[in-house]
Amino acid sequence: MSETLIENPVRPGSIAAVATPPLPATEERKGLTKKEIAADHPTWCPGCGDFSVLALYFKLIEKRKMWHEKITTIAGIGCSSRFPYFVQAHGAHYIHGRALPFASGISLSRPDLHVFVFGGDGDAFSIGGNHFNHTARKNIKMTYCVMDNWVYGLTKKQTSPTSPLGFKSKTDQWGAVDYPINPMKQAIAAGATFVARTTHTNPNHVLQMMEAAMDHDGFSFIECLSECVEFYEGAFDASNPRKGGVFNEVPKSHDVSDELEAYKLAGADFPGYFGIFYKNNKATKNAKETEIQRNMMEKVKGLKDWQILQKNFDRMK
Ligand SMILES: Cc1ncc(C[n+]2csc(CCOP(=O)(O)OP(=O)(O)O)c2C)c(N)n1
Ligand code: SF4
Ligand SMILES: [Mg+2]
Repeated sequence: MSETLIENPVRPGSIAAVATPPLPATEERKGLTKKEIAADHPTWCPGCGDFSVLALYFKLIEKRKMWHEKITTIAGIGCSSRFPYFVQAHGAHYIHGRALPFASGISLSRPDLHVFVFGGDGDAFSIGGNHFNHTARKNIKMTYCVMDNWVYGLTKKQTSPTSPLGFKSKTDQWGAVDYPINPMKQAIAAGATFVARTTHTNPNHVLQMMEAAMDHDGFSFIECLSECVEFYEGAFDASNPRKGGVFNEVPKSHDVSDELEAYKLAGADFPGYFGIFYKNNKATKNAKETEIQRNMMEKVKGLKDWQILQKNFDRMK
């Protein structure tokens, strides 16, 4: 972790660690190559859509000249959530559905990093559904890329919250009866300030969405269709021109600041649209907390630890 030690302004005489600002790109410090970023050999099934997403994340790192100490990749549990294992940098394969709270802590404490979270539809919208809503509404700066394959892959074919009606799985042998959630509608309604949709079969588009999400100052959400060739083969053929489908980009006339229009776009029947549906520049929780901390530090300037404590006790009398 890259940090600088300074005298703690709140506790004179003690030392505090502050995040070091990103190093400027210099001639001496070259960007990483794919070989330097790639860690373990991915253990996904041959043909799994997740390979493309990983390859494009590597491309993003190369293109944006990020260095190891500035790359943070967080995930929950699932096939897609194995992601951080395959990236040679800081990261965590965390608890199922709990990637976002973990990522929130990193984002709020390390303003010099951009946190990326990857995971599956089950991780995001079943067990992690509550965290998704709250992280979105708090507008915590990070990029969350949900690799949606409409199924639980790791646990070998159970119905997920995005599985379509009628999908036959180990948990719905006669076909799914529960109405699926619409990730785009869910993200917009929850308050995400950047909402985009892409598919692993269109690499240029995935990279474009990742770059735009990374540049957004707030909670950026990408639904990336990523086919599970083992348990839901052909699920997204209708969105792939190479399989006779259509890839419809969000119309150029679409106003990304119009929440209602974004919601309408999200309601289109599959294969729907691809691109940025919604974008809004609300203040982040990161900015608000920084402001609160700055004000508090100003109030206790010059006081010793015990004096700050005493002030608190006095206030409670
Ligand atoms: C607390 C907890 N409950 C259940 C599981 C079992 N489990 C592991 S991954 C998973 C779902 C994976 O589906 P998804 O998030 O869509 O990822 P995919 O494998 O499809 O990429 C489940 C139910 C677990 N690991 N931990
Ligand atoms: S089970 Fe499906 S999601 Fe998991 S690695 Fe294999 S193809 Fe990919
Ligand atoms: Mg899944």
